[in-house]
Amino acid sequence: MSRASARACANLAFVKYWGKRDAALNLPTNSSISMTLDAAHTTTCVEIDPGLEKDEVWMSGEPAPGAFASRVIAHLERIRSLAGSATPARVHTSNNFPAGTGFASSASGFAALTCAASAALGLRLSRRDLSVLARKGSGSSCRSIHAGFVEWHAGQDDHSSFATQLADARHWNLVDLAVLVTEREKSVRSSDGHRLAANSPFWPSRTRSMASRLAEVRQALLKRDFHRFGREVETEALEMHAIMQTSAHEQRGAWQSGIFYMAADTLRLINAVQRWRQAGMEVYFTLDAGPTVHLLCLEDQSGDVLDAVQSLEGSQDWRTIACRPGPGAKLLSEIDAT
Ligand code: 2P0
Repeated sequence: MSRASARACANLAFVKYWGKRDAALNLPTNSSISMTLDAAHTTTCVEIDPGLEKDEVWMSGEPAPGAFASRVIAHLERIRSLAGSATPARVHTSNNFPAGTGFASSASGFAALTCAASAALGLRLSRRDLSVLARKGSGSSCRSIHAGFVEWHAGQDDHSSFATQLADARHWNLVDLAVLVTEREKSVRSSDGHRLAANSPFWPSRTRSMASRLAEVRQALLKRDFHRFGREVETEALEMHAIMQTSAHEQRGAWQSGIFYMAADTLRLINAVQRWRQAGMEVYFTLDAGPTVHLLCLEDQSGDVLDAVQSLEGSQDWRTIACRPGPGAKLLSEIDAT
């Protein structure tokens, strides 16, 4: 039996991956930029065990739900075929944050699984190869392979679509105060949302503007120009939600004008950010495919921003997780050695 364990962090996109050019390979319509989040991670152990009759997937010590287990097994199959193996595996995975709240558990999960399974199967892969492979499990996971600030290059095909590091974790003391305003599961899965994006009447204009958005965010990030960065990132989040909210579709037999990932408290917090900025606080927000509001500020403002959040009515029901630029995916043996 061979075994390997790995840990990978979630990541927060500043320029979003929303819409695929190729759904089977997870080739995105556009490139994206993210920060790897130190406080939200998945730990995964893969045991290659000839004594098993079939693959087993465990999540936090319980048998994993069927849909998730099937995705994990499909990804194991990809990695086994690279290694020329057919031996079943046992996968144990756990997150240190709640899943399904717009905090990207598939990103950390598939990055950790890719590292652990490839090591358990004796593959020695470069970061680039790991990123290509992780992408096929879940698109955004290709960014979680790297530490700090990361760009996923959309590429042309399977081999050219992968992430690279833009700047390491010490480059900028940016803080993401992730405010989980509700922990309810989202109603439309990201994979369905990606497919529906092109239904929005605003989709053609978004695809035309992505190259300049990407260049603007990349440059502001590399120059540590917080105001330019914040304005562009906040605009980007609302533009993605405008696409989501206008992606008309049928759901359980009923017509829907679009997908609403925001909750009432998401909007309340957005309104508060606008007030706080008028009062001189340097804070911006971004959102993912969920109700969580990610408040972005620099380290020296983070105490004030947290106090402001905690002063809002009802905030005692929210959970706030402070995230800073985090490490790339690593085998636990590498973590133990540092
Ligand atoms: C992102 N999201 O760039 C965007 C922003 C959500 C909103 O990547 O189908 O779970 O597994 O490739 O990576 C969520 O999509 O989709 C996502 P799959 P994924 O972080």
